[in-house]
Amino acid sequence: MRPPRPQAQSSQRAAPMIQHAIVRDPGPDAATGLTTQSGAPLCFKQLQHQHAAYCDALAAMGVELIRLDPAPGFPDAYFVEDTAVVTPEIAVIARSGAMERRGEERSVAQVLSRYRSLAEISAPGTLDGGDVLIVGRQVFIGLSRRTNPQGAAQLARVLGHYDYQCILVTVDDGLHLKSSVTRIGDRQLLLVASWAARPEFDSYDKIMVDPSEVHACNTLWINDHLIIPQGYPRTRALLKATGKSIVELPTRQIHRMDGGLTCLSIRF
Ligand code: CIR
Repeated sequence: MRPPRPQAQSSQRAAPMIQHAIVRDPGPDAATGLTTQSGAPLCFKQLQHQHAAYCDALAAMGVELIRLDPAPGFPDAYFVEDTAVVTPEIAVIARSGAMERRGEERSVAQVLSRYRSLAEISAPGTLDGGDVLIVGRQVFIGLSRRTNPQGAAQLARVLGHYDYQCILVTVDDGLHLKSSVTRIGDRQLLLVASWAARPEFDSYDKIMVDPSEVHACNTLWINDHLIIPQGYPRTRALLKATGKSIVELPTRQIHRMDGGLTCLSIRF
């Protein structure tokens, strides 16, 4: 039997409580995943620990985890966020801009079909979930190395049916949109300093991360907690001052593979 569909939220309301998160354990081939980072090789054991700490943190926040098995042949598949965009009304299955990652979405779609009607991005469109930031009825879609104008237009068309307004944002630095901006409150955004004057975000309250802590921009606001990466004291102090409940997690190995906190789960 299908679980009941949550009601759509108006832009005035607080973000809905997150009930479920799809996560996937990293597979033993994780070190062969895509990355732009260099230096020490990935430590798989530590990656497993960091991923497990993340899952534990979500569970402690009352989120029910839907765990997928590692996907052999898809070393980046634990970055599940990139494979779908989920709203209370629909799940849009992505088509990655990275050829190597196409196919990861199949098992995610299977799970999501139990909770939502599905739509999908089709060729020539490409889209990674990391390029999509939803703030109430406003959806920012990053045009990046992974998400092309056709993919963005397809997503905007689908979400337009449900009264979402989509805005395109050029991602000129970093892998995805959410490498440079994340949501930290109802109308609060955390941005990299170089995006401070971006007009797309003018109507929001903004906090800028120090240029020496760019990786700290990828935080996860979930069920009234803010999960932040460990080791960024300036960002931590700024966020602490907002009075939010802060949970710090180690992300060094996740970052080694160009990932962050949002990309490890699909939340709904
Ligand atoms: C990739 O390059 O696709 C992965 N190694 C990292 C994906 C991170 N995803 C995300 O930030 N949403």
